[in-house]
Amino acid sequence: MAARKSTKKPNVSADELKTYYREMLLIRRFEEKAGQLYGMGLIGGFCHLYIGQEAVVVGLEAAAEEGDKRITSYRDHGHMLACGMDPDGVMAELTGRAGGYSKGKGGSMHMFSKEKHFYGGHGIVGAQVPLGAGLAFADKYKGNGRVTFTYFGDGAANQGQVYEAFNMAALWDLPVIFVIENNQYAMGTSQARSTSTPDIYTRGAAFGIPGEAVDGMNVLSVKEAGERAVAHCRSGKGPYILEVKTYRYRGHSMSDPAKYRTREEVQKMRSERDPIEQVREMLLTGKHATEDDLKAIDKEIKDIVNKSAEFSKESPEPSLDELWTDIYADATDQQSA
Ligand SMILES: Cc1ncc(C[n+]2csc(CCOP(=O)(O)OP(=O)(O)O)c2C)c(N)n1
Ligand SMILES: [Mg+2]
Repeated sequence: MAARKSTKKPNVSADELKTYYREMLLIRRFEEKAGQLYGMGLIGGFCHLYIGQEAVVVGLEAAAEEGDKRITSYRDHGHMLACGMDPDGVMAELTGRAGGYSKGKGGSMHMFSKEKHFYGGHGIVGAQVPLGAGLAFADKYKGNGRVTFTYFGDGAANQGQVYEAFNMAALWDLPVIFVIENNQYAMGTSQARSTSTPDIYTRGAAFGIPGEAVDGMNVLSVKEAGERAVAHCRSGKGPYILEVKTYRYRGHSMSDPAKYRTREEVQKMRSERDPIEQVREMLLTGKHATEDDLKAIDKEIKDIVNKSAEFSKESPEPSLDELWTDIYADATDQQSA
């Protein structure tokens, strides 16, 4: 089945559209800046950019409520920004500085926020999927009505632990939304070369988990599908699968020359399906905003991102004492916990 396209005229206010525009643009500009800082040698280690996939997290966050949880892979900066984490703290973590979310000790793949219920940032492909089911188990146990968004890629969807997690989540009716961000590639391997079915969400049927494919380049379609998934989980019916068909414009990570696909393929997606351009078009043609209004938003976002880059350069390196903190809970911690 092709991703479900919204056929009806979108029932969306000008303010809502502007919010999505702003949030997606923040991710895009932030990631472009991270790419620049990486090129300048200010960011070390791995760095996986989210450019092209912005509508996925922005659409799903629009369907989330306060207290809902999210967990994802190493391609995680977009998820952090979309759930409201501070761009300064995220960028400073990328540059390994004390002002970062993990005090400069985690880097791109290892950031967390208790306040925003963001549980990482995981470098082992698929590892976050059982963890996400576990978070949902905790919420079910507490009966607090929260849902967990558990994001993973098309490549991760071929991991065995994903299906162990599906089984337990279905068995115990856990309030977890399994979000497959199908960007068509797992490193240099296309979905066609690695995956037996073009519609990964259908694999939930073996466990009795409903699901659907979603046009992941259209933020409104993502939000609509997110609302269906959230309603299902919150009403106690158990897990739900959203396979969000998306695309990454950049290489797998900063060290990927992306020789496995043509420039034309990327260019076609950018010019015909770009998620930010689609909302820009809706704002302009619906006369919800003028070119000048959009320029003002662009400037506002550019300022936020530039400020985060300045902060991430000026924030000090972690002190040596930090080598001994946040490692294991010691006996004193446990007594006071
Ligand atoms: C268990 C494990 N195997 C292999 C790798 C190396 N690896 C890192 S990312 C990746 C591809 C994952 O692709 P996908 O799940 O589609 O996510 P995307 O990078 O497209 O967001 C692989 C094989 C790893 N990190 N962990
Ligand atoms: Mg992928």
